[in-house]
Amino acid sequence: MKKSLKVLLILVVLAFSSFSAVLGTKVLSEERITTDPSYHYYPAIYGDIVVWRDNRNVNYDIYGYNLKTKEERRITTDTSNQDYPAIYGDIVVWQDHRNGNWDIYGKNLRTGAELVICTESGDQEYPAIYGDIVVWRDNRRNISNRDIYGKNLRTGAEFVICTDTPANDLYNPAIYGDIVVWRDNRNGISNRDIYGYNLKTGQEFRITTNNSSQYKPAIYGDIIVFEDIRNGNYEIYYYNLKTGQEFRITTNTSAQYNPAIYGDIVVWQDYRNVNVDIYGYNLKTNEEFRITTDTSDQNEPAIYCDRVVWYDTRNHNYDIYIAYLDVVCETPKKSLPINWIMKKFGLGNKDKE
Ligand SMILES: [Ca+2]
Ligand SMILES: [Ca+2]
Ligand SMILES: [Ca+2]
Ligand SMILES: [Ca+2]
Repeated sequence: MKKSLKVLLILVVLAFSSFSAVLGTKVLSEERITTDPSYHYYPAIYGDIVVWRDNRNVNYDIYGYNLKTKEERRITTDTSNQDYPAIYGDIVVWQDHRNGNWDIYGKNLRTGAELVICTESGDQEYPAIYGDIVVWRDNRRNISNRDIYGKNLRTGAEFVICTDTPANDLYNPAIYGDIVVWRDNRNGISNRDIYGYNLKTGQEFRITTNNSSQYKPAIYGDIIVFEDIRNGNYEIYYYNLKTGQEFRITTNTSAQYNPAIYGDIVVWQDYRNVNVDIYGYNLKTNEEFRITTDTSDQNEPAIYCDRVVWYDTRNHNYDIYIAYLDVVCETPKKSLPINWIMKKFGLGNKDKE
């Protein structure tokens, strides 16, 4: 492409970007992913792959769907329960009951190889994954006192992230880069907090200090989002690790739960319309926007780039749906803006990310 044309395209894109910021973030389209009449829950997404927990075989299995090829795929076939999938790159992980208590297993979707990640005694639950690192909640030491453990899939080394005091019970681990976060009871069960751990430095740190309770952290880059009840109902707040500042996102007096984040976009499930909907907030433009309008319930969103997935009750079972937002997402791989411009204007190979 000629240099002058590139410059012109960049100018057009800059004009377009500021124009869409004025108009606000919106949903471009919504699609149904699962059509099977059984129940599909707890979706997770990375790139073109959506995974979820599925009960079509009576026991729970993990299934997946490729947004590009429109193909559905069964990921687990074991007759015990597999639940709470998480995905990063080609690796899907989940909690697995095949040994009579919960363990962590996974699968490499490219090679088809199954990964045995942790089969310790007691329950290993709620895995999260980023790069080679899988983290989970673990009660191997004490049945009523859960800790956070992790494993490096490349080296095979397992490690302790937090065991704290015997009375402390840890929940909802999430990971991005070197930072692991979780919900922590050490300051009392009416003052739960979010804590973090830096895998590189080995240092633990406290994230929330408000004396009401904070729950359900999610993390992307320097931003940690969580549920907060300081105003007497569940709200969504976030904390910026770089600046050390905390911000309130939602102000509606109904409940907001289950935040997820990717780039500048935070999404959650919201009760303001009596039925449950998914809402979003753009951290760059500081605007809130509605993602679902159907009068049934939309629950537990997950987000990757411009794609938001959730489980939906509109067909009288739970189905997985997806909405595409008109946001320009920051992809994990650094690429020149020209690639995005070419894609946006239909130039070059559309399939290349
Ligand atoms: Ca199964
Ligand atoms: Ca176990
Ligand atoms: Ca607190
Ligand atoms: Ca709804």
